[in-house]
Amino acid sequence: MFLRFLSGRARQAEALYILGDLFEVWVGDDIDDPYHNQITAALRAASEAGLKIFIMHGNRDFALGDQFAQAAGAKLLPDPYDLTLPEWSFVLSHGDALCLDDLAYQAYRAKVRDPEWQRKMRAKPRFLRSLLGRYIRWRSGRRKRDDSYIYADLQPAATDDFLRDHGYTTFIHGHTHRAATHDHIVDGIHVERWVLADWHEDRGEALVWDGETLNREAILPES
Ligand SMILES: [Mn+2]
Repeated sequence: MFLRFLSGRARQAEALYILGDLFEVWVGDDIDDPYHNQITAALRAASEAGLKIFIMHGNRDFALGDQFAQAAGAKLLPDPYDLTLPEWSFVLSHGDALCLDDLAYQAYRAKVRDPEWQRKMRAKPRFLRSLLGRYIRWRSGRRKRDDSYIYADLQPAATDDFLRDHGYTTFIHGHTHRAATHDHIVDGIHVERWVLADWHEDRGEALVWDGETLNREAILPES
């Protein structure tokens, strides 16, 4: 469905912003994985057809590097990223940094974002990282079938601070698996927060900016 999206609907756009966790797991740009290669090649084809592609790291694919970006014809974005368009400005983020009430998750996040930890991980032999990647994907698939897993939501006070720091611009993020549009009043100013939907086998979603409004567009298997 994502490949069809890249070769079809996405190409009507000027630019495509992918806000993290495009991949379930990423254990290094040097791992030769046919499943990942197919996606990288499709990104590249869209990029060569003129689509500007920007990719942010998520908590699962935080190890995406320059070699991947080059192969995909994409540019890696910092998180958060202030996007200023002629008509409006936005702040884009994966969203996990503001889920501060999940202490176990924040401890994990601090660990995997640590440059020293990342260096040690990259130094591990390729076969080991490849196995680790397959294990994480398997475990994640198993957890998804178990619907009892609840993702933490953004902490309200930290979110208000974030919106203040980013000039009360429209905030777009994902990660929480709670697609919704929220109205925040921060210092008396109305700020919108758009939470992206996650993608499943039978339905995906893209948020489309047409120069005036944001619209959620369903991406379906046969569309
Ligand atoms: Mn995530």
